[in-house]
Amino acid sequence: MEDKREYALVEHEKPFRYDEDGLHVTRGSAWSGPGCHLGCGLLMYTDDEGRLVKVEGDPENPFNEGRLCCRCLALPEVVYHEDRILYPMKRAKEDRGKDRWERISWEEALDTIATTFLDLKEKYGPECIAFYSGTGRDIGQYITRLSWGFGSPNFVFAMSGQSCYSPRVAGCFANTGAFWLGDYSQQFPDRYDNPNWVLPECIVVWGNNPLVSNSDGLYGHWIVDCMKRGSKLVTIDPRLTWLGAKSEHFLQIRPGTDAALALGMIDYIIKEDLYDHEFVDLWCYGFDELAERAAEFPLGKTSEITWIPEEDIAAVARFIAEANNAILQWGVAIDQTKETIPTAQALLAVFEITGNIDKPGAMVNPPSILYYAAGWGSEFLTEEQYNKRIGLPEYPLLNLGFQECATDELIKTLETGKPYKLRAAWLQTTNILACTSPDPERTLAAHNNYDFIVCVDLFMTPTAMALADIFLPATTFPERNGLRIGDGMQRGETINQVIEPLGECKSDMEIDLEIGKRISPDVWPWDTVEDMYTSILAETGYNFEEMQEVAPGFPPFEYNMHEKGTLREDGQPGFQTPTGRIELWSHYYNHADLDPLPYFEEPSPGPGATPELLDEYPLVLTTGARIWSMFHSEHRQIPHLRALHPDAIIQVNPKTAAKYGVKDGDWVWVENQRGRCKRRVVETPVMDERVCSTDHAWWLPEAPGELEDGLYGMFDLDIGNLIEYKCGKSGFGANYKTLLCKIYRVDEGEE
Ligand SMILES: Nc1nc2c(c(=O)[nH]1)N[C@H]1C(S)=C(S)[C@@H](COP(=O)(O)OP(=O)(O)OC[C@H]3O[C@@H](n4cnc5c(=O)[nH]c(N)nc54)[C@H](O)[C@@H]3O)O[C@H]1N2
Ligand SMILES: Nc1nc2c(c(=O)[nH]1)N[C@H]1C(S)=C(S)[C@@H](COP(=O)(O)OP(=O)(O)OC[C@H]3O[C@@H](n4cnc5c(=O)[nH]c(N)nc54)[C@H](O)[C@@H]3O)O[C@H]1N2
Ligand code: SF4
Ligand SMILES: [Mo]
Repeated sequence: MEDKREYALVEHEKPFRYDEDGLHVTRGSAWSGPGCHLGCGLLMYTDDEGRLVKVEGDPENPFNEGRLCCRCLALPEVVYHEDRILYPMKRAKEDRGKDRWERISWEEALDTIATTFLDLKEKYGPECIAFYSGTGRDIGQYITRLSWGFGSPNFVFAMSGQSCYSPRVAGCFANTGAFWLGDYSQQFPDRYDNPNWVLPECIVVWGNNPLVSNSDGLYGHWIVDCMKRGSKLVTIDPRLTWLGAKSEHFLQIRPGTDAALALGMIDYIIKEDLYDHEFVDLWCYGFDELAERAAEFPLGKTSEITWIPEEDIAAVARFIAEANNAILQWGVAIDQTKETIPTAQALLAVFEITGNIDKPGAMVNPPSILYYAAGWGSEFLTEEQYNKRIGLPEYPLLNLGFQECATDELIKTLETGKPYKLRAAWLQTTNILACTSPDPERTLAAHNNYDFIVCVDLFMTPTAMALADIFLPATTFPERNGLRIGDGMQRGETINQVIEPLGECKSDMEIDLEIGKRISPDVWPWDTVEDMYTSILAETGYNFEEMQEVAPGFPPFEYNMHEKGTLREDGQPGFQTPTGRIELWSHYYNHADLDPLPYFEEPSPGPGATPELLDEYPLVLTTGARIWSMFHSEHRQIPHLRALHPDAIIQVNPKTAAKYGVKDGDWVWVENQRGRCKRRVVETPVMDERVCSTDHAWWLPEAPGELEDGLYGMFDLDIGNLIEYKCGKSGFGANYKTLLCKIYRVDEGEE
């Protein structure tokens, strides 16, 4: 057990619960539901009636220093929303898609689920039950434990190519044996004043919009904090974002061509002799092979592919290489391109050959993010069961990342019953039809092949309405205790209950503990969720109640781990790879029958791969750019948040709008060779004339919900209508952010 004193703490003036101006205040961390990844420090205010009345940022928390975004400010509206589902419900399988729910007790719900799962396990083996999670949250680890502890290797994140974060994580691990994050001093309680921290000279925001998305453990405003202290920015995005406008260089890239841009930069850096010779000689393997590959991307060709002027590519390559320390602030756009693995490899290589790994103000290794965030319960899976993971033989890289099964193979398995029939599904924190999945019709038909489906959610969703046989109502975070562990830089934070659960809602963790005790009791030995949290916290030396008081706690952190021998299991200097070096030429990929070097493949369909489609579908389309007020498919029913973004939109350059005879505010169909969906035009000069960008995960809680009535308007609005199941060669990545389309006015009356 580690010594408690190794955890650096913040000094709090007050205990974590205190009274102020007639209200009760509780300090703690935010998490879902409603969804968010970040766990900002909060002060939650309750009145004598036990109601949550307001939420403010906690100025003592070094993470967000008192700042909050609109979704947390609107928390009371979410918690008390009249559409919250407050009781467990069941429905006959024949009634899927119909609003024919019957209220049941928790006993009946949990017993039915446990009996069904145990019965199926006995008849067909535990692998016939799949356990689905949406994006991370602090719930994912309980779902993996449910799945793996029960013996099912089929933990699912239902995006084609698992195209969120997992590819970047897998890519980092494959070639460096570790994960790398930008160093904004977030690992220190004294933040920017910490004497060991160094200001990043250059921050490259690449396929990420941190001020809006606050993703992957990064609070976007840290970038502004660094800018104020002197950091210079590069932004690489098809849209001119706020940070793009404040950047030293803005590269308006054609969607899906990031690998070519990185290879072009590598070539320039090597030819101009700007790389870090010492770092490359000592710590990198395969430099000559990389140089040879990159030589296929001279500036002229790279410029043609990416639509970025040659001189800008050269200037940015030089800027990164000449900076003393530079951060790759990459985002989900890197995952949401079909050949994501070589793309991630190429981007990382820019920062590897310039010596920006494992040093202050550059890319650093967070202490152990993955076990609880993405590996909890894996020890219960026998080798025999592990090997039954869907997609594993085809895609050995699934060993890395978040250990999901391959979604594209899962769909085929549901359709064909091969290699075995899937019979039941547990869906917790995910809205597969409206949000994660491409091709909603195919997704719906395939999922209807499950005999039994459970959904755990806060609200009725298109997915639950179409598919669930049992609905379990979860609490929002002020109604429960919890732990914030994982994602980004690890730190000990607690989510602290401030109000009683509404109706009969239970926390996700309580639900998982109760169902876990019924289906695999040895895996769930705890009497209460707090006991479970204490056991998770064991290595910190604090129990849950102590952590509530002292949080946030910061685990020990090191720079230059590769020199000290703390990155490798054998304690030798270097990286945890076969050669002990960063593998620019990858043994891992080579063993997995993949190209060991980074490469670029034209997005298809796309202007490069299918020019013949351009007559019909002349515009490049990227999807899913984050918006302030909504988290994926959530928040559509929350009045103050919906008011900020009432409709599904498509951003179009004014000249493009004029060319296609549409104008700001018009409803249009966005259509490609696969299907179409409705969007409202927003004319904006931030778009290139050849590219449009649209939001995702739209449905209308106010519209008729039954399947035959359009499933809350989802079928008309789902951008998934235009996207197909098609992952990259590694099993990771899919074209969510690179499509072709045309736009045309929706006829009057059809709006
Ligand atoms: N076209 C396109 N599609 C995309 C993307 C894109 O960029 N473009 N982005 C994708 C990405 S990166 C991701 S990660 C996925 C996200 O996909 P999801 O995680 O599925 O998305 P959400 O809509 O946030 O959440 C799904 C459901 O979880 C419920 N929920 C929220 N909090 C809780 C909670 O605490 N407990 C329970 N039980 N339920 C809760 C919500 O009410 C919602 O119905 O979507 C992806 N979809
Ligand atoms: N408010 C809010 N915050 C969120 C979420 C949310 O739904 N709402 N979702 C959360 C989740 S699960 C995730 S994964 C993160 C994602 O957070 P981000 O990584 O910031 O994701 P996006 O906003 O989808 O895309 C980032 C930027 O990439 C640009 N882009 C699009 N296509 C390309 C391309 O081909 N190349 C390059 N270089 N750039 C491209 C977009 O224009 C956008 O500005 O956000 C998290 N935070
Ligand atoms: S990023 Fe925004 S919604 Fe998420 S926890 Fe922080 S303030 Fe809340
Ligand atoms: Mo995501």
